[in-house]
Amino acid sequence: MTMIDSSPSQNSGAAGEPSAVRLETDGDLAFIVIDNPPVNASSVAVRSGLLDAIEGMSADPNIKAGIIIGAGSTFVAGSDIKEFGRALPPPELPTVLAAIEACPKPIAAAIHGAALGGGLELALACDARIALADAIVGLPEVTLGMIPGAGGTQRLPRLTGIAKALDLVTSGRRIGAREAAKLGIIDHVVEGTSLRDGAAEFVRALSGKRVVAELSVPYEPEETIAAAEQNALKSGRGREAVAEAVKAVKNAAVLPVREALAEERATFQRLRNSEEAAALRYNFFAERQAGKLDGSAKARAVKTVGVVGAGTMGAGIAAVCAAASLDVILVDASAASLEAGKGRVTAALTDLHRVGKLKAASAEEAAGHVAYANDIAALAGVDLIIEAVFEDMQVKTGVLQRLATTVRADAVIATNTSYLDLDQLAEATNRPQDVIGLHFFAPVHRMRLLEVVRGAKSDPAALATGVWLAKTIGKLPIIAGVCEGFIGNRIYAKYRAQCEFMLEEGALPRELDTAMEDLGFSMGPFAVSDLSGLDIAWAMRKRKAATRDPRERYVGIADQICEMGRLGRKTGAGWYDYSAGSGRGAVDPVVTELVQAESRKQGRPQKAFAKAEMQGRVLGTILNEAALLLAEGIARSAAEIDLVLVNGFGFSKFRGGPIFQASRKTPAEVDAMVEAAAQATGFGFRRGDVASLIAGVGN
Ligand code: T1G
Repeated sequence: MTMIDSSPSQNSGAAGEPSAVRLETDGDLAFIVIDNPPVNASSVAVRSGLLDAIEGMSADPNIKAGIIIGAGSTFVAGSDIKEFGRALPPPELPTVLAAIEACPKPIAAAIHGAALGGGLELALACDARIALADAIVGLPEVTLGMIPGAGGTQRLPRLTGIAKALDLVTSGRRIGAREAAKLGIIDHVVEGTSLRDGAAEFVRALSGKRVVAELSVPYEPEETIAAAEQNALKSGRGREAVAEAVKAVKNAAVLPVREALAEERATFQRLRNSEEAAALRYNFFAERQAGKLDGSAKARAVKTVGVVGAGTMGAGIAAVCAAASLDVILVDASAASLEAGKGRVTAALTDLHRVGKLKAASAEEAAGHVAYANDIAALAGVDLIIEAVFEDMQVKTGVLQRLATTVRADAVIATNTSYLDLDQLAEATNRPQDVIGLHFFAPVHRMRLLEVVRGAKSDPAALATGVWLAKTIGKLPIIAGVCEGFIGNRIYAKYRAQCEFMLEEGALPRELDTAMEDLGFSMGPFAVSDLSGLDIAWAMRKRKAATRDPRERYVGIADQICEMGRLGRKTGAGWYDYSAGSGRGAVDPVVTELVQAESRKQGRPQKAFAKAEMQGRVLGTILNEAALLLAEGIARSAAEIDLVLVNGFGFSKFRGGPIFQASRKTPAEVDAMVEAAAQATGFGFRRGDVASLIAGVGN
C-alpha cells in the first residue's frame, strides 16, 4: 500500500484549507480516503481533495480503478451543512461528480456508517456501490427544507424507478444496505471480510464504467407513479421542499438528464436560502448540542429502571423504557391503579409498534421488559428510579424519602415533578447528590422533549445518567436549572397569561388561537387548555391565590369557566363547546358573553386586535421570559429554549422557534414587542436582556 497525500494543488479550495482526502494505491487500485472528522461531511476541503485524487489516479498508468472510502466511523454524512448559510465555495459537489463520471477508469464507493445526502449523491455518481451490511443510505435533504442538489433526484430513480425514488427523496427516510441492495442502489453487500477487501475484490471484477446518469429510467405503470406522488404530497402536508422534490424526481422521466440536473441544482440553491431551511439548520445544530455536558462526568450504568406511580405519566415512562429494551419495574401501591397502568403500558407499546418506534419485534415482546409490583421494596436493586406520583409536595416527599432508604447507594433518583421545588424534594431524601429531575411531557410515548433538571446538589454523574436515559429512550434532553415550571412551563404560563390579558381588552379565544397558530404553534393556548384539561392549572391558581401579590394583573375568566364545570374536552366544554363531536371545538356564545362581561367589569379599554399585535405581545412575552431564564442560568442557550418550545409545546420546527423568528426581525421591532408585553403586564414585569438572547441566533 502506497500513500500519496493529495496535498493542495490548483484544485484545492480555500487557500490553506487542509486537504481532507488522501490517495492510497494498492497495486492497480487507488483508495481515495475521505478523512474529515467527525462525519466526513463533504466540505470544500473534501471536494477539492476529491478532485485532486481523481486527477491523480486518472494520470497514474498503474491504476486501473478507484475506490472512494471514508476514514473513521462513516462514509460521508452529507454536504457540510455549516456551509449552507452562505455562498458555497468552489468547487461545488456537481463538479466533483462530473469528474468521477468523466474519469475513464471505474470508480466505486465503499460505504460504511452513513451515506446521506451529498454522501449518497457522491456514491450514486460512482460506477458501483459496495456497502457493509449495517450501513445506512438516504437523501434527507427535505428534512432540512431543501431537495438533493447534486443529482440525487436524477441518478436515484435510474436505479430504483420513479415511485421508490419519490418515497425516499420526499420522506428523507434512511434505509439499510440490504434494503438498498434490493432496490438496486447498492451493488454488493460485504459479508465476512473487511470493507476494503470486499470492495477491492468487487471492483477488480468490474468490466468497466457504468455511469448511472446515462442509464434510462426503468419503466413503471403511470398509476404506480401517480400513487407514489399522491402519498408523497399527502405526507408532505403542503411543504414546498416536498412539492419541489416530487417535481424534480418526475423530471427524470421527461427531461434530458443534464437539463434535469441543472433544474435540480437551481431549486436546491433557492431552497437552501429559504427561511425554512435556515430554521431547520438552526434546529439541527441545536439538537446536536442538546444534552452535551461540560466536564468528564460519566453516566452511571443503567440496566434496570424503577418507576413509581402507574398513572398516565408513570405508565408512559415505563413503556418508553421498555420500548428501548430496558428492564422496568412499575410500582403502585394501589392494585387497581397498577392494573390500569398495565393497560396504559400495553396501549403505549402498541402505538409505538404501529409507528415503528419499538426496538423489540412486537409490543408483546417489549411488554416483557416490564414487571409490576405493589411495593417500593421491589426497587432495592434497580439502577435508576423515576418517581411519577401525584403532583403534591407532601406525597412526593414521602415517596422520595422511602426510595432514598430503599434503593442502592449508587442509584440515581429522578422525579417527574412539573412545578414543585426539586431542591426541597432532594434535601428531604438526605442524598440530594443522587437526585435529578426528569420532566416528561404528555403523552410520554409521543412527546420527544425531556427536561433533565440539575438540582443545586445533583452530582454531575447523576445528571449524565439522566441525559443517557433520555437519548436511550429516543428523547431530546434539555438541561434545565431549578425554578417553578423549569423552562417550558414557565414560558408557557407567561404566554398564556398574556393571551388572557388580551381577552380582557377585546380579543376572543378563537381570534387568539388563530393568531398563535399562524405564528407557529400547532394549537392555540385555549384549545391546548381544553385538550389537557383546565382543572390542573385551576388547582395551581387556587394554591397560589393566598400568596399572589394583589398588585399583579390577574384575569379571572378561566376561573369562572372552571366554576361552571367546563374543564375542557373531557367535560364536553371548556373555552370551546365540544358537544358536536371531537373535532375543533365550536365557539360558544356562553364563553363569548362571559369574556365580554368580565372585560366590561374590569373597565379595560376594549379594542379590535390585529393579528400582528396579538403575535407581537406574545413574542415579546416569550422573548423576555427566555432572556430571564438565560440570565438566571436555568436555560443554557436561546437555541435550547427554542427546542423546548418546538418539541414540547408544539411550535413549528419549520419556523425554528419563537426566538429564531424574532432574530429575523429588527431590534426596533423586538423592542416594541417587549415594550407592549411590559405595558400590558404592568406590575411584576421583570425586563430581561432580550438583545443578548437574540444575538447570534440563526446566523
Ligand atoms: N454537515 C456538517 N456537520 C455535520 C453533518 C453535516 N452534514 N452531519 C453531522 N454533523 C456534525 C454534527 O453537527 C456533530 O457535530 C457531529 O457531526 C456528529 O453528529 C447537496 C444538500 C451522520 C447520522 O442530513 O444525520 O447533503 O456537535 O451528533 O448521532 O444534496 O449526524 O460534534 O460539533 O449527529 O453519530 C444531508 C445529517 C445534508 C445528515 C451521525 N445530510 N447528519 O449521527 O452524530 S444536506 C444529513 C446526521 C446535503 C446535498 C445536500 C447524523 C449522522 P458536533 P451527530 P451521530
